[in-house]
Amino acid sequence: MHCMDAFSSSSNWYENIIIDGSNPTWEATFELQVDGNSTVLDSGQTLIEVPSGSEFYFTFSASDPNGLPVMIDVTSDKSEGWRHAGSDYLEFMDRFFQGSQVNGMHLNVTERHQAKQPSEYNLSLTVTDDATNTATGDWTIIISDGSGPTIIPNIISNGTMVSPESPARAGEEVLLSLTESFDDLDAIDDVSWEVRVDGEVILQTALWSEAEKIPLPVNGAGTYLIHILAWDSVGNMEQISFGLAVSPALGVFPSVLDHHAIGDLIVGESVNIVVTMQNTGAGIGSGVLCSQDTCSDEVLVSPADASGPGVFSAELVLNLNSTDRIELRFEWTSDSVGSEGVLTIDNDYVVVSQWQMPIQVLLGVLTVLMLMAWLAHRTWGQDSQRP
Ligand SMILES: [Ca+2]
Ligand SMILES: [Ca+2]
Repeated sequence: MHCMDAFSSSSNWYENIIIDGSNPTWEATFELQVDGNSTVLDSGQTLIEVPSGSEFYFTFSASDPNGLPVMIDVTSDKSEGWRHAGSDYLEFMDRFFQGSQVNGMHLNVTERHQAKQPSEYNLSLTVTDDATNTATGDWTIIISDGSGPTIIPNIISNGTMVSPESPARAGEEVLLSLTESFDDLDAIDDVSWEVRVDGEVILQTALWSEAEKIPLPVNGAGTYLIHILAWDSVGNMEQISFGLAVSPALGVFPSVLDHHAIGDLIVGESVNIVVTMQNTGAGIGSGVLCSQDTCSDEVLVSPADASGPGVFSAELVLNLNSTDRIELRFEWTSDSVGSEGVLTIDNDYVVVSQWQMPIQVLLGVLTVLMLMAWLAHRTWGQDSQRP
């Protein structure tokens, strides 16, 4: 700088001033980790697609030609006040999820069965040098579908939802309803279903029209393992399994398991006839085992439960006074279910008269003797006749 006044007197003043007119520069590296596999994303693109819930590693570095520190500032609308800052170098990890606009239980069934747009967030980078020159970067992060369908099963029997107070009962149609289910982004029509009962596949790669309500092959009382799998349109799978208890049918349904007679089936003797029965109904009752006019003491007809039929037995002492076929029946009644019935017990007991018994024994002895004679003859007969 050179100054001269009106009297031509002059002086000189020098100073080196560096005016920073250059912007800082930056580099960004985006890396994803899903199930332990990492993928480097192209940070040169402005649209960055990230599966929901994956680990997103951000690395930023900045520098300036003058070599002085550069501030790095990263902001996003992911959440209120979301901000990361550093000097020259910045790294951090975050996870991005779908926002509240995707399907969920807060929507009614019709709404949650419709497709939804994936969530988007912006990401802004500003690097600033010491002379407040800045450089910026902007990205849009799109959260792609990383979650399987949400499976919500209901069991319907007899037209009502199954509950401990109102269980599914043997003999009734039992329906599996998946109506409440949904995917976070897909329309329900784009979800594929599979259903297994006790390991057996009853529905496979089924679409909604087939899968929404499925009759379950659960006929008898017992506990069945229900296994439901669902895939969304990009292959995210979700599954659930649970035990479905089917209670016995209301009522008393007796049948014969086994019967036997203790004693000799001879006219004039008495025998004990023991009949073991089962009740596949949930009702309780009582009954007597009868033959003609003779009946046993009253016995309890046990109810069935989810673990199996009720098993009970009755015993009748019968004085045999003829060789007639033995007629046996179980007469039961149930106040709890208001029904009664007679169960016929088929049998092939043969009662013999007393005089038949000795003859049978005699015939038996004779047969044995003849057999022994024949054997003796065959063994020694030929040789014994030789001289
Ligand atoms: Ca600069
Ligand atoms: Ca999904």
